[in-house]
Amino acid sequence: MVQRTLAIIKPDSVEKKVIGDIVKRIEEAGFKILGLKLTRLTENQAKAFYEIHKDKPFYNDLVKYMTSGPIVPIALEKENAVEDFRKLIGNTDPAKAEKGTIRNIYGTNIERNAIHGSDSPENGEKEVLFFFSLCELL
Ligand code: 3AN
Repeated sequence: MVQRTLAIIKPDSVEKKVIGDIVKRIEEAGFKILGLKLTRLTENQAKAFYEIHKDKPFYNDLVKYMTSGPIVPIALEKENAVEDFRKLIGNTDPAKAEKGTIRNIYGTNIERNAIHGSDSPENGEKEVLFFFSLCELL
C-alpha cells in the first residue's frame, strides 16, 4: 500500500552540511518527495511534535536539541513507506544501527541521531500535516 511518512533532517545533520547526502540516499531508495523545506521549530512546536514522549526522562533535552538549529522536514511517499524508511535510517541509537543506514553513517549518539522517521502509517499522515499544509504537498 502507498503510504506517507515524515523525515526530519535534524539539527546535527544540518550543521554537518550533509543535507544533500541524506536527500540523495532517500531518493536513491525510491521515495517520492512531496514536500521539503528548511525551517526551525519554536519550543512550543517541538513540545507539540514530541508530545508522546512528554513523560520520558529525555523529553526536555530532546526539545532543546530539536530547537537548537534549523531542520529539514521532508514529506515522503512510497509503497510501504513507513517500514522501508525506518529500515533506511536504522536503529534510534546510531551505535546499534546497521552498517550503511543513515543513522549509522551520520548519527552521533541516541539524541543527535541525524534523522527522524514516522513510526506508523497513522503518524506518517499526522506528522506530514504537522509541517506541510495541503497546498504545499505535491
Ligand atoms: P525513533 O526516532 O527511532 O522513532 P523514538 O520515537 O523512541 O525514536 O524517540 C524520539 C527521539 O527521541 C529520537 N529520535 C531521539 O532523538 C530521542 N531519544 C529516544 N530515546 C532516547 C534516549 N534514551 N536518550 C536520549 N534521547 C532519546
